[in-house]
Amino acid sequence: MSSSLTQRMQIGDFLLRRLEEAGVRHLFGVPGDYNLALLQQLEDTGTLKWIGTCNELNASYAADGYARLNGLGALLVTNGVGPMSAINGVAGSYSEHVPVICISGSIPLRSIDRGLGMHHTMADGTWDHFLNAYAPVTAARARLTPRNAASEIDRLIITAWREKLPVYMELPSDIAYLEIEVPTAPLDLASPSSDPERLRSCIAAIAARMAAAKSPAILVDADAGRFGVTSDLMELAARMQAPVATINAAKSMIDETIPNNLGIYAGKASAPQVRETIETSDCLLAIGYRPIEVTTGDFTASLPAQTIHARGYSVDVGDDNYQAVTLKEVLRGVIDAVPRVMNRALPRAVAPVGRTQVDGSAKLTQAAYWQAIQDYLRAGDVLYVDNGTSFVLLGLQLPPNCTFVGSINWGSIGFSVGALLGALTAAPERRHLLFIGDGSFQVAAQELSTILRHDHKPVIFLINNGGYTIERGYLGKTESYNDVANWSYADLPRVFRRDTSARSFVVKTVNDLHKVLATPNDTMIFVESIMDSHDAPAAVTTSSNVGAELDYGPRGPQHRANLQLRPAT
Ligand SMILES: Cc1ncc(C[n+]2csc(CCOP(=O)(O)OP(=O)(O)O)c2C)c(N)n1
Ligand SMILES: [Mg+2]
Repeated sequence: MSSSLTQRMQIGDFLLRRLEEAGVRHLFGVPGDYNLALLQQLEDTGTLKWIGTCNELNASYAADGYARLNGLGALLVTNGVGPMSAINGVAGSYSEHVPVICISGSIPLRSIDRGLGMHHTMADGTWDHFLNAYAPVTAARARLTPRNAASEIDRLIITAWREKLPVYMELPSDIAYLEIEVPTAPLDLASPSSDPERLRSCIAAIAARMAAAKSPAILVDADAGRFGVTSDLMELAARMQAPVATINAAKSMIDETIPNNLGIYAGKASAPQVRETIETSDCLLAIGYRPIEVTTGDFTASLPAQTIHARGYSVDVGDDNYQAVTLKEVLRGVIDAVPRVMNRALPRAVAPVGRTQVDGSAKLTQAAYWQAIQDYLRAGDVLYVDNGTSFVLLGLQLPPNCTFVGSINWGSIGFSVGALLGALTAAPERRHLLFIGDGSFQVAAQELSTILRHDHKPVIFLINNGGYTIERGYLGKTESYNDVANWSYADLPRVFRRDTSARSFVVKTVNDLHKVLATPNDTMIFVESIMDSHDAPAAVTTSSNVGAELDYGPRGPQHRANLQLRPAT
């Protein structure tokens, strides 16, 4: 059998080959003595393209953004200092269900065998700290040895791919170039197929309930995208004439222009007809639902008791739990099994937010800003939102085929800048729009230089409002701890690349903004919009105010006079 054929290969070369076979074409990270041997193999073999980042945190964000558009991403860091810098981003990938392979070029096996103290360690004669640190943020981890490398490399890559979760591997610096026996056949990433009886029964149970239902509906969380079933869900919705709502974290996964699209469901934070349709459905199919306070209108979401919960590899229908089924096969089966419905009335679409007349020469406000941005969006855009008032983007209506890249569950500020680099690398031909506040930008700003270095052409919309406005809605309305330094943001493209062709703008009025939005996308556009530190959309301030109640409790400091930014009345 050809699959049992083996060949001899250097461990590092084999790792790079497996990554390439898994569809990874770029590797993000920062060099260090312990990973240089692998980097040289990358150079010599020309397998992957190296994208050096300014720091490992940004590399982890980039690998995540890359994986969102490419299916799988990877980063390479150096022992101790690298993985510990990257761990926040990798934890975010875990939280958001994004498969990322974090490779640490690690101390040589020789120093472990001989008990030699090494730099980038605790200098305490222990070797497992970083493997252990990664235990809560990865689905699998291993230190490679010449004995286990062939099997562990495959196990880790396949685990990341199947589970849609990060993995961590240490490649000791003295074995990357050693030869081992490896399989000749390419890596097989195909999902395991379902158990036939479980699949049949599961499909029959779902189809029977859906066919009998009067008001079936579908609720989509991010796993729908991660497991590649968004088009199946739209097909099922069309066939059943059933409405589909999405959780914030699944923004853009359902085409928002189809008649079945209901909009965002988040308990009382959703439009009344969305809430009613989901909460009173007599057959709700929820995909990968993982509620947290910010996706449930502070826990006011309430799904019907009989909701069918489908996940990547298991389904709950009533009292039954089905294991060994894949989401894709379940949905394909259900689509084939349910009768086509011709004349069910769909709930009224949520009316777009009313437009207000704006005075073009007046100082730019959040309200006018987002109204202009709504008109700027076009089909196929990739959209990034960082934490802050930029969350308003979640409420805009997206044209078809847009991809939203966010981190709703983990929400580490600065994520979107690294993710932008990663996703630009994966899909440079698409238009990428980043929406970010000054505070979030300051965390990861250096990576703008890498974006410029590789001639990418995103549009960066930065709100300069003097600090952490979203936090002022929790506490510290005017406190200096919510202020940040007032950078000359629009000058940064030139700082980061002397010969840049980027077009930079500082926008103070609506008219300024409209002029900028008419600029062609043939080079990077950087738009710094100056806004008041207390100008925040009501949805954001309300959510922060409620968050403060949850965070600090009824006797918390948020009740003191004028300590909290509240919605304008
Ligand atoms: C790594 C990390 N540190 C701290 C926070 C807390 N945090 C959430 S939003 C935010 C402020 C965002 O400010 P900015 O980006 O300027 O957005 P604005 O609300 O002002 O538009 C902070 C500090 C976080 N989410 N992640
Ligand atoms: Mg700000």
